[in-house]
Amino acid sequence: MSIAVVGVGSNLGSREASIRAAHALLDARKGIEVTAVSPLYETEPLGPPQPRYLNAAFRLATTLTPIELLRVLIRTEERLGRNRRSTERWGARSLDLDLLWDARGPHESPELRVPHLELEKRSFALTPLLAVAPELQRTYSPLLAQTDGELTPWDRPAHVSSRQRASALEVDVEADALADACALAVQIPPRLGRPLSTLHRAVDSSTSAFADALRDLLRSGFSVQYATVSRRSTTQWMAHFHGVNLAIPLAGDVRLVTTSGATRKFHASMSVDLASL
Ligand code: A4P
Ligand code: MG
Repeated sequence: MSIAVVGVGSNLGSREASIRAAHALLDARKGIEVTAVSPLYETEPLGPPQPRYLNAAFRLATTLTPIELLRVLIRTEERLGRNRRSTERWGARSLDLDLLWDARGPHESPELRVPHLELEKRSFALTPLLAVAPELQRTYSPLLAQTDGELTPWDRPAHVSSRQRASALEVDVEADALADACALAVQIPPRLGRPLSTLHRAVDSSTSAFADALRDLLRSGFSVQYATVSRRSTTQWMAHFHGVNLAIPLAGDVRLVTTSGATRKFHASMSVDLASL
C-alpha cells in the first residue's frame, strides 16, 4: 500500500455530482481506497475565459503503480463525460483528475510527471492537497503562501437531505441549476456492490426527461446509485448514470419533481419505492 493524492477539478455540468461520483468510482476500483476527501473550493479559472471551478483532493491508499493509477484516472474522467477532443490548453472540463503527489517519490516519464508540474504555483491544488495530507505542510505551506494563499472552503449552495423510511427513500436538494438539482437528487443506496458501470443518456433538458431515463434504467435492472450531467445546453443534457447491473428490475415507482427552491433557484425532490428494490 502506498499513499497518493489526486487533485480534482470540474467546471462544466453538475460539478459537485461529478466530484462525488469520481470519489465513488475510484473507491470502487480494486487496489484503490479513498481514505480522505478535502472540502470543496470554488476557484477562479486559470487559462482562457470559462466558468468557475470546484476543486478538491482525494487521499488514496493504493497498490497500483503511478502509471496504472494515471490510467484509472483517465478512464474515470472519460466515464464521467470528459470530452478529450477539445484540445484547448487549460480549457473547461466536466472532470479533471491529476495525480498531484505520491509517497513513493518523484516520477518522470513522457506520460506522467509527479509531483504535478504546476502544483507549486496553484492554490487550488495546494490547499486541498494540504487538507488531506497535513504531513506535507512543511514542504508546501511556504509555496502556498507565494500563491493567492490558502482558499476558504466553498459555502455549499446546494442543500441535500435524505430520509430513508421503511418503504421509501426520499431525497431533497436545492441547487442553482436545474441539471445540478436533478443530478444531486439521485442518491440511491447500493443494493449490492459499488458503482461499476456507467450508462450514458442524452436527454431533453427537463426534469421529466431526466426522471424518465432514470426510471427506465431502474426498471431494466440497472441499479443506479449516482447521476452526473457533463454537458448541458438549453435543449439537451448528457446524463451519466453510475451503478451496477443487477438484472433485478425495480417494480415500484421513482418520482422526481422540481419546484422553485427556498434557498436556491431549484428544489428537487426524489422518492424511490424501496419495498420493490
Ligand atoms: N500528465 C502528466 N503528469 C500528470 C499528472 N501528474 N497527473 C499527462 C495527470 N496527468 C498527467 O492531461 C494531459 C496529460 O498530462 C495526461 O494525458 C497525462 O499523460 P489532460 O488532463 O488530458 O489535459 P489537461 O488537464 O488539459 O492538461 P493539463 O496541463 O494537465 O491541465 P491542468 O494542469 O490539469 O489544468 N483553473 C482552476 N481554478 N481549477 C482547475 O482545476 N484546471 C485546469 C487544467 C486549468 N485551469 C484550472 C483548473
Ligand atoms: Mg489533467
